[in-house]
Amino acid sequence: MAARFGIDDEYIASANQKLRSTLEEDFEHLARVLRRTHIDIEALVARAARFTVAIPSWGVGTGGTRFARFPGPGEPRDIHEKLDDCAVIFRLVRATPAVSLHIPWDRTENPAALRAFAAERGLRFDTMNSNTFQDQPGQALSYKFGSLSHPDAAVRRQAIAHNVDCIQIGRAVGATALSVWIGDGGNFAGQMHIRGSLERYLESMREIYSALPADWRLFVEHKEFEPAFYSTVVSDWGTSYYCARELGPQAWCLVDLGHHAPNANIEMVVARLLQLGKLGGFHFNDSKYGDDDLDAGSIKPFQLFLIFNELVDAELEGLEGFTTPAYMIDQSHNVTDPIESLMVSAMEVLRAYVQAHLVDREALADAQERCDALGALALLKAAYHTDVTPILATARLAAGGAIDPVATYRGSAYRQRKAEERPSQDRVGAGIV
Ligand code: RM4
Ligand code: MN
Ligand code: MN
Repeated sequence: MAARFGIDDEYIASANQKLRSTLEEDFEHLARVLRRTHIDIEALVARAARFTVAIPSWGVGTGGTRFARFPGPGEPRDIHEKLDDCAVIFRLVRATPAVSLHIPWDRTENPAALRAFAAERGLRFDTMNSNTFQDQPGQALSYKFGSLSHPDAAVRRQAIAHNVDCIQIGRAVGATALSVWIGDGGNFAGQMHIRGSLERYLESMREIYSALPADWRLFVEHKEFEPAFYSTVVSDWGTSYYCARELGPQAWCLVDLGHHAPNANIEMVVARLLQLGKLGGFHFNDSKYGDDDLDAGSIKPFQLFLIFNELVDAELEGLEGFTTPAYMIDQSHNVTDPIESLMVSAMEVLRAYVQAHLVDREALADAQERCDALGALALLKAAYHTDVTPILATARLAAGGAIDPVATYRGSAYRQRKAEERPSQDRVGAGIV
């Protein structure tokens, strides 16, 4: 294999050198501001350093819409090249040590070798994603009319077998969770028996559940509509909760921020699932109209903050059964360099997490007690308006990352080098529906 260009530590250190003194000044200033409200900035740096969010393997390829896809230069052409790109993201932002695979897009004959390839880059594998929303070449039966909920038991069996296969691959690469999102649903009233299809789905999921290793988790990912436009089998958080509860303690609900009705109060969904003890995972992205898969925090950063406000509230309170959910980014980068989008998105997610720790929770509880609506909002806004950039940058720097990941990435000419190394292809094995 020809040597592949990568970003090395020396280059990152030299890029950091120019920004170091400004960062120190900004950090000192913020430390003083936070001290006024008795917040220890070093504790926040430590929290930021521990936070991780997984990168979806498919996110490093250029996405598209059902109208067109406009490939960018130097796109990764296989899972190895995707991992090279994920390694760049990890080197620069540090908060993204895990990659989530999508099968069959990332199918490999030798999962153990893939695991080693990732480990050489400091990466590990997070949640596995199955795919029964598309037909694959040579597949015996079609998913055109559904998969795990299909009326034909043979189709269901095929979809179950695929999920079990994902668990096997996942075991070999060191993953410990499987996320199941299905496109099953109907485009016409009457097309699908609404109760019957959910029963069939659950029956199929029971089989998948029974194939889980003891230390694995199974995530149920709901989505309101698309590709089905009239009725969707696992359409909302209530259905997801019901299914996770029916399946058992290893089953959890996964919240993809783009999978709700427009204007849904997602922070409330999050709070409900926390309260019910079934919130297991997240797919971060942002949206304006539907499952737009835009960059996290790009449209509704306050919503992202409010979601983390619920998570951090549960964490700090020590809510019974609370475990940190599996955080992942799930986006389609149609007009940006995917590496840049993923780095910025990871930092926005981390920003919201750190900001949520700035909320004066005692004062908030007091305001709520006194029914002081405006006072309560002001407390949230005070946290949200605090620029925690120096905290994030300091955590990155201490871990060997870049103070300014995007500028450092651009200065490295990584993409230009990849454009030379990776002559373009008609289609890469990544895509988003
Ligand atoms: C779906 C869903 C899944 C993702 C696919 C690509 O809408 O968000 O999580 O794997 O898109
Ligand atoms: Mn998703
Ligand atoms: Mn989606």
